[in-house]
Amino acid sequence: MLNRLYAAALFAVSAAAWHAAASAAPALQNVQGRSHQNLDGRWHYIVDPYETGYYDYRRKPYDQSDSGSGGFYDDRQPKDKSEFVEYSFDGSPTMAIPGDWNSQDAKLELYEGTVWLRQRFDAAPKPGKRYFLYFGAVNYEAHVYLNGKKLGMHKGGFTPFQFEVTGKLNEGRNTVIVKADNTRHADEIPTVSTDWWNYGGITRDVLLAEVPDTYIADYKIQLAKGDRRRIEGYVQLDGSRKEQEITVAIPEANVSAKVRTDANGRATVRIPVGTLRYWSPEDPKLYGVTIASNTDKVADRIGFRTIETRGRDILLNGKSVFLRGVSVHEENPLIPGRLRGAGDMRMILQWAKDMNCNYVRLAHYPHSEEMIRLADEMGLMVWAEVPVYWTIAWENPATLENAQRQLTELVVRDKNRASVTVWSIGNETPVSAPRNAFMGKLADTVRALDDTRLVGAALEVHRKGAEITVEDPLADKLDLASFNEYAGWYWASNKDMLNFHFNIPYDKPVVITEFGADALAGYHGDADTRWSEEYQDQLYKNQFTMLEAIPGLRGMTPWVLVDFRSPRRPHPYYQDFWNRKGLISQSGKPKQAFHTLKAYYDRKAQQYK
Ligand code: GCB
Repeated sequence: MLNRLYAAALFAVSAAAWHAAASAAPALQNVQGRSHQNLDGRWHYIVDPYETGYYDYRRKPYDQSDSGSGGFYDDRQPKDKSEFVEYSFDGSPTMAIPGDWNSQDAKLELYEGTVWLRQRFDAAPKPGKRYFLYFGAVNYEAHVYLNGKKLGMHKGGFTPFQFEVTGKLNEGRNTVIVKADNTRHADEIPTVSTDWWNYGGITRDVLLAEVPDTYIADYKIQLAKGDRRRIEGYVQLDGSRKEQEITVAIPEANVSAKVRTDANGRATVRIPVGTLRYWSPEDPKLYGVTIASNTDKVADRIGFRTIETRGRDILLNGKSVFLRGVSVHEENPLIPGRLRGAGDMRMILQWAKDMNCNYVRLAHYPHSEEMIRLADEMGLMVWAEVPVYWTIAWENPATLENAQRQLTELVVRDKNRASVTVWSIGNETPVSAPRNAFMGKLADTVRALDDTRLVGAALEVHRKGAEITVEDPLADKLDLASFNEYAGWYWASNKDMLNFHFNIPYDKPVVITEFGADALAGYHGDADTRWSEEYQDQLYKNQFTMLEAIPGLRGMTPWVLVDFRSPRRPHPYYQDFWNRKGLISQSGKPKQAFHTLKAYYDRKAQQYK
């Protein structure tokens, strides 16, 4: 019954929201595990700051105007020497996809606007198969065309989407063209003001997936909430043969169960299991899982664990755990730009492990599916977040719908990953009635989609004299008392921060989602010298003293693992458009505080053994 409710909620959220996105559909579960052709590589691109390739000179979109063709999606080639065509993909430069454009062309470093990208590929569509053009992420608004025809549009820079192209592929050569636009707008998610680089473009894989006529569109195979003896979830078929027998098998655990999908192609999965090797950071065990219908079969690697709170405790597989975390942006500081592949991702996660972390906060937007799969494999719990950041257009229903859709796309994608232990619905959103209503709806949405994980948000603190407290009506809807506090940096300093103390009025685990200080690597002074490594180091030590006095302290994700680029950080000497709160420098070198945090985490690991 419950499962039906969740399914209904998913459908309610999705139907409305996906309609708004004009035909981009929720992505196939585990697309990399399906038969597919990879369309990554060098794509030709045309920079189009005035959107000349989209609008005619009366500012009417070409696809609605009488001015004839002119849209760059036509990819027109002059037929003879007299024909007038004012653009050419063939003569334009290329960039690597996946990859943001800012880091690939000096002209585009600070660019915000439209870039058109073209890729050609050969296809050999087979009868009885269905095809999907899948994008791991395009920042921010993507208009997608296949062979000159529009497939649709998607908004949101960090979640996957796809278009069905069955019957639309040419035998032989095909052309895909994407208009990507990373312009910031006040009523979008995120909004105009963020503290990270607005990397534009096709930043994750582009695939052409092939599935049978009736295929396994989605599945959830996880332990039931708080029950280590039962696997619970569902399988969803799509296609003409909706009613089928499905086998869910985990050979290594001697599990093989049959379920039947109903007229909507849906089957509830409920399988009793014996003792498993439960996934944990110390033993990140993943089991081979297969889901097979008469027409389709998909294999995955899934970890099984429970995560719950009891009073002020966080229980992983029933055992009290301390979240030894760090916050992370999806950026490679060494060749500044979005992470470009598994090598980059492994480097970042390994840096966290080098500090003895068992947890990462993947801020402030969904990182790639590959990153979450690596966290599964490397044994790092994950706080996964949507870019509902700072001041959003709380009263705009379209903004709420957009946030709900991005949150839904995240949960749909990552719900089978054991590493994901917390869904975060936002960061530092200021309390007000419209914001409380907006955020409250996000909390309800995420719980309806998945009840097996904790729900959090990075809240703000208030100071009353020497007392630091959290007063936020949203806290009632969250599992954690989780908040950012910049004692010693944005307010108070190393000298006086120990005069403050925390009073957290919730009987919930306290998880500090951010604290930190900027330090320019290699810049030395005493513990009172701002921007020095010594200042940052002392601030961490002071934080530990303050935080250890909180009775329910169960974890933290200091800000931040590595220095990262931000247009908000203009100081010419200390910042140079980098946020310097990294524990590791822009060149990959640990700062003093890295070792201090590691020593603290070594102690915590002993304490929670
Ligand atoms: C914050 C934000 C984070 C910023 C950080 C800072 O509170 O959540 O995105 O980068 O502070 O460095 O100011």
